[in-house]
Amino acid sequence: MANKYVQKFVDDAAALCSPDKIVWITGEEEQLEALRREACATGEMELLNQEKLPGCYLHRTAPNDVARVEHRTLICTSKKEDAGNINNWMDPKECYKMLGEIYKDSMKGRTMYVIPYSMGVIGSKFSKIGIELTDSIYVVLNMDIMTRVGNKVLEALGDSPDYVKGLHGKVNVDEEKRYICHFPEDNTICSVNSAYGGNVLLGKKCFALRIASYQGKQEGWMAEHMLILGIENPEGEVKYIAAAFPSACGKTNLAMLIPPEIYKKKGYKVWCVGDDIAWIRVGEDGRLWAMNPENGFFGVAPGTNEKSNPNALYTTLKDTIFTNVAHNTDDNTVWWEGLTKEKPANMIDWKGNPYNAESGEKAAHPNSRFTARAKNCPCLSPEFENPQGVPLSAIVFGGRRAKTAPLVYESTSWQNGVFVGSIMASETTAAASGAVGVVRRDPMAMRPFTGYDMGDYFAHWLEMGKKIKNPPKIFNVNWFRLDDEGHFIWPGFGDNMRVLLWILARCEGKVDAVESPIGFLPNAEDINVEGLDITVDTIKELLDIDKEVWLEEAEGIKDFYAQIGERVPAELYAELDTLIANLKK
Ligand code: GTP
Ligand code: SPV
Ligand code: MN
Repeated sequence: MANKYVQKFVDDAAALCSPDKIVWITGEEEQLEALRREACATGEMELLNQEKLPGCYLHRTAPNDVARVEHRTLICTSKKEDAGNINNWMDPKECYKMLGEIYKDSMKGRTMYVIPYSMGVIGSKFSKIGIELTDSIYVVLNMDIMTRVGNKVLEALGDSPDYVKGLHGKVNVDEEKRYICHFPEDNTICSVNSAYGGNVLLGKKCFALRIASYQGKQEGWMAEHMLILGIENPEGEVKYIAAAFPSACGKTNLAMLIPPEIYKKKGYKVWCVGDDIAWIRVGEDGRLWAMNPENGFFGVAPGTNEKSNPNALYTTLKDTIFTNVAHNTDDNTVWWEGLTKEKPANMIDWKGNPYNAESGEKAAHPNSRFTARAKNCPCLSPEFENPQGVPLSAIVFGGRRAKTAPLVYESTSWQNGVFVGSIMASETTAAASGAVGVVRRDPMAMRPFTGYDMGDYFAHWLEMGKKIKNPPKIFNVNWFRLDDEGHFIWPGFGDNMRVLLWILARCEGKVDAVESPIGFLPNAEDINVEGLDITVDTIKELLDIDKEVWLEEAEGIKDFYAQIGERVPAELYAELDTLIANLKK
């Protein structure tokens, strides 16, 4: 007999949505395999070449449903002020009423699946449990990859009411009635009229960031949009870094980095703990500890290749669900822009039509993705299953900036580091619907994912700083500076290791830096360019700070803070004043 709170949640949802059948996901392979077969029989998924891609499937979403929808994502707190000005808000009562009408009988003729899942190792005191109800087999199979699912989770929950409710209904995949709603005060998530990634895999952005950030604020920890990686030096010591970049700005790539030849030879290794989300606490030793609540990767496919990210590519060679990539019909495999130089001759594009190479259109959607199991990743950290997580030496913020932000700089204190995170800006990507390439403020890469007021979120960061005896140093990076012809100046990818090593050297007090108006910059000579076809002069160019441009930037920050509203902490305004004064010196 199930937990009575879960049972009531399921009964109430069933009464509302009227599914023909209710199926509890047990986590057993037999049940999952039957669901895979069913999805193939109905055309929801296609089985790919089982010699080349064993256990791999292709799925296409509706063309109107290919990314997160931030303008239809709501934070429903009883007081509007608590959701803040950056989030879209709706009164919870009104929202439940609106959703009730949409859900009504929406699962007639369908099955409702009950997915018990754990974010984090099942049963650990740092993990949290969710129950997602959904009428999509695709969601069940993705949740099985991205989280830990099944009966063991219900056993760990016992008779406790402490879990996050999630109700997902595809309904008619109607764009005009698509809503991703969060009720942080009720630990509840409701998602309707979508069947895409971050909108429907409710353990990910909805729970592990929006609801969890709210919980973290109450309980004294942090839920962040960060990758976690370990760098092992030739002596076998591993140091850990967490990094927050906005969606499609390089987290998966950095998390699975392969060191350049010169470092590989010396014995350096990089270990992936997580590629998207970090839950961070203060440990008993006074350091910050980060764990990855996920169990898989929902990664951007385009641009992933043998050279840019071989580890990701290898991870997707089995047990993977590909979404909205192109179908190579010659050998029943998959393709996306950037996988190989040559395009396969015969493809079906992401919309399901024969691909015409002359059309100038993309064969794979720019936000097409792979859902792959963490355990298949060749560089998965041995600490991946450690419920405590790993201790952080550094926190890194970064965005996609053609100009302005230098390759790397270091903040001067925790408070200044929080300021650096709060002023992050990045060019928008295909990960969310809307225009691409527009610079927007995205503090800590959390603009779309903070479940409460952004000013309060900054205050929480400052508050956490007071509790950490040995805080990690905070840095900012930018891999995306462009030259006048629009080419990336910095080689990026594996070579980002060169910047990470400078960061770690700073953490260990092994290298000097130069003071600048925005913080500490490297001496150009301290970024190792051995084996690259760029010179120290290029590094100098990448580290250049244009004071005029930064003064304009400061104006933009002022406007953004004003938009967030009165809860922006005074400490951050003081940091802004210092920045402006430094720039005018
Ligand atoms: P989400 O899953 O949306 O949170 O994205 P992410 O932050 O994990 O981004 P990801 O690593 O998937 O990279 C997104 C895009 O940026 C891909 O097309 C990459 O090829 C590209 N990219 C990643 N790292 C670099 C880099 O160092 N330099 C350049 N120029 N491009 C990069
Ligand atoms: C992101 O957009 O940051 C992602 C993909 O990681 S999604 O799961 O759609 O949020
Ligand atoms: Mn992400």
